[in-house]
Amino acid sequence: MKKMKHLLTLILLLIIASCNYPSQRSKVAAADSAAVSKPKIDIPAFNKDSAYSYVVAQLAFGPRVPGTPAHEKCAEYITVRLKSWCKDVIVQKCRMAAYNGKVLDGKNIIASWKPELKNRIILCSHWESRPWADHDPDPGNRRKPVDAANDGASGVGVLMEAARQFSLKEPSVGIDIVLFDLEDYGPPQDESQGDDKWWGLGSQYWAQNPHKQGYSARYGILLDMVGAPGATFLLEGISQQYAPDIQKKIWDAANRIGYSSFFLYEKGSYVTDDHVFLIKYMNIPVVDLIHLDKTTDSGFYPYWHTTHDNLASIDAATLKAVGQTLLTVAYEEE
Ligand code: AHN
Ligand code: ZN
Repeated sequence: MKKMKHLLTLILLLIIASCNYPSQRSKVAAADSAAVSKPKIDIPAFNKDSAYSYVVAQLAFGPRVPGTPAHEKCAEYITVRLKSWCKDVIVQKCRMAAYNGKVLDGKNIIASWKPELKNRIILCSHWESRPWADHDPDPGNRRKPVDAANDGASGVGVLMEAARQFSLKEPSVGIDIVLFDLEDYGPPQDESQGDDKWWGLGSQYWAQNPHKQGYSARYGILLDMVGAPGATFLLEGISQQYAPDIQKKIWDAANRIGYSSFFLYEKGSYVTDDHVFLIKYMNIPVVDLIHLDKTTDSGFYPYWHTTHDNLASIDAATLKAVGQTLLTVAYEEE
């Protein structure tokens, strides 16, 4: 009787093992072929709570409008944090005339890993707030400044967490995180003559006066409005035209690691953003990773340039999708 029981157990085990065999086998085969097409490296886990906390910290200063104490203090905050993760941090000052003749003092903040390498990539975003919520549905709000949780702080929050990850494990290629000032001082809607040159003043300066002589990079990724719940990143037109392969690399990485609901293979509009000036003056292909929405009048996310672009419109899940994708692209680069 005891022998019989053992025999039954053995048969049962064999049945289980044989059932399991094909699926294990195909898993191994799948892993093998993945290893052939992609380099085997451990990609660190992007911490979304950490990124979110950097967004909260920026917003605590109030709107970071050029010429205000909040702007000054936030530049100091970002610089101090970056210096804790990176030994090569440069603050580039610039004075730029705005559309209304006002002279603005700007600071581009640059953190570089492996600065000696020619083989490098740029990760960038703008950090300051727009002075006017000129697209607010309430006309009474249209001269108020924007908290710029999404349109400013989100990209910086993601890049600060990336910087923290780079401090723990350096990618193979050189990296420059470049945080632009004075991106969003373009004329309010009711004063606009449709001229694009008043946007991206900080990036226009850096692209024509890089922090290092003879500076170049293989490519760049610009983050703009990367924190709204359920954000949709469409294939922005200028990026598609000047950096199609980089754009595909980013979208493919995102889709491969599970973020297909955010990164859609759908053609989006053409946006005058910081990437345009890097393409134009530095001849570097740069992709704008930007939340585009065909259902809104602006073509951007619903709270764009409104007083609702505040902390309540930030979702750490979106920061994670963008941050993990960025880390994947950066660490897989060789
Ligand atoms: C223009 O509206 C011309 N460009 C949008 C670029 C932008 C503003 N990104 C964030 N804020
Ligand atoms: Zn803006």
